[in-house]
Amino acid sequence: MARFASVAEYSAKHPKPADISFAYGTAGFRTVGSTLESTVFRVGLLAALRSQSKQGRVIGVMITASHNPECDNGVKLVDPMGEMLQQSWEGYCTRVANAATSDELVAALAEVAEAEAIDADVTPRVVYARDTRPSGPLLQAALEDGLAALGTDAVSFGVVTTPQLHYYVRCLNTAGTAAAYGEPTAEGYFAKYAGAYLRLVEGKQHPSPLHIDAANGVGAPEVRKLAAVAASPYLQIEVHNGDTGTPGKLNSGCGADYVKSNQRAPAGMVLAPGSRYCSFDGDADRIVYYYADEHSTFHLLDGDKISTLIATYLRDLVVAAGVEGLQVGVVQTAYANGNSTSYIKDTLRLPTVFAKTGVKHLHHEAEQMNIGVYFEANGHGTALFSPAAVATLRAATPQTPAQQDAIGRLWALRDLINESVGDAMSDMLVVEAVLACKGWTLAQWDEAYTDLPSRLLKVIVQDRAIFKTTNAEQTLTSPPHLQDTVDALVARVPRGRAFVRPSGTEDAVRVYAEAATRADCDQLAYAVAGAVFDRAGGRGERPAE
Ligand code: G16
Repeated sequence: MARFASVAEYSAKHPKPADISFAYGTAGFRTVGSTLESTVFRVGLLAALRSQSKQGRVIGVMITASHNPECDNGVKLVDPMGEMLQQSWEGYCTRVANAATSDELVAALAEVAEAEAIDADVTPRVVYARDTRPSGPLLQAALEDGLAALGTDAVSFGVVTTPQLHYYVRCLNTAGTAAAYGEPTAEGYFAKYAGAYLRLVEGKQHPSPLHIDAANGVGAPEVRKLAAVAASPYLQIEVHNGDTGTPGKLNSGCGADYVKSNQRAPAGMVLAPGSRYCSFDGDADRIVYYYADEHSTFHLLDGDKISTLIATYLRDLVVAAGVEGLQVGVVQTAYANGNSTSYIKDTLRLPTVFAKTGVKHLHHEAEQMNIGVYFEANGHGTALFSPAAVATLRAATPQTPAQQDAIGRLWALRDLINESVGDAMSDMLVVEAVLACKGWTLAQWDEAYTDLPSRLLKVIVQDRAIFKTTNAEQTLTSPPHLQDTVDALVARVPRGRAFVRPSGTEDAVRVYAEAATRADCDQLAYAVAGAVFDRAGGRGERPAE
């Protein structure tokens, strides 16, 4: 086909490794960075087709492996409203990434073009960015070849956080419409979120400095810029683990994933009782908070705690606004602590639903709600105001100054929340604003409910593809009978719960367990992990307490 005439020539520069097959997983393609050149090149081709299929609306491409080790990299596509790629296209991505020869590649592209009735005369428009990984520049060059091969009108946003790229895509596609989201520039991003934050906290007490562990990633320079734009005593920050220049430091012993998984402070940070701490991950799309009490005991405020804080504040504002027709709901995954779910249902009395792991699944569920708050326990999430909620707010006529204040705060919160995707910087400002408005310390926020002891383990196996799940990933259907073993182990433990699922971002199987006591929880987690190791060809050391 004429439209793919240049593909073979460009593709020859980026041959596919013969022995590797790639899959578009939880957050796009993700594996060892040095193996990804052909895949990223092909994602450039797919981004162009995706834009053409959307009549030339702007599509985003982000080169990042987020929380993964520095040697990994990845790439994902961002749809026109800044949301994750429509799932029906993931199969196309996997097929195109695995075409063995140039001829097969062109044939796979032609299939996509035909299946989606893509008009070749539409000029594709794509924006792209990358994080700080050493493999980023080479992969970016491959992406640029893919974009050039299909005559794409392409713009680079350089090295930015993943949520910033999502924001730019949404801004570009909504410019000049009633849904205009903001200026598609770095200045526009910082001004929007800093401005909304300052509206919410004005007149409250100035908070003490917030200590941020930036995972030695792109969040470090960006959050410093945010604080500079805010230029206010309401946003005093101290950035730790902000070294993006030394090889090997990204996400190493630090960052949101490390802190959540290990339930301990990151490297380089000694926690002073009474101070506030948070960790971003490598591309600043996740955040968790933590503090030390007067006995120097570490306490984690993870995505569940952030979700319940935001949902509570929204619920209270909805009540105070006296507006009929606004309803807050919460989306969680199986990783949500059992006590957080009970708290949302029984104390907050808010509807809650479960989705599969992956922001794309939670986002989709939250879109069905009037005001939907979604967070993964790992700190990845945001909140969405549906068009119906926005219309209700717009039509509201406050009867009292208190109602007017509550409605103003709901608008400010909506402006403060990055509705395109979970965003560590925007979420941080939301948490800081809610704490300032309530006059709470982290310990007071933590009082809402007590987490059940939980443990997250990784097991390396020969082939994680043999693990298949159902029931929002809480039940294994393969390997045969392994779920029976898990059920038997869970039944022995008071308030026990455990599940096993293959990671979509790492070459590992994840095991989650919780129970009434720390000892039972750990015993359950390691027993399940041991069963996975034994029954599925575990590699390396057998998991042991
Ligand atoms: C990505 C996804 C998250 C998911 C996480 C772990 O996070 O965006 O939704 O929870 O991977 O996924 P899995 O358990 O399948 O490996 P990030 O921050 O790495 O982009």
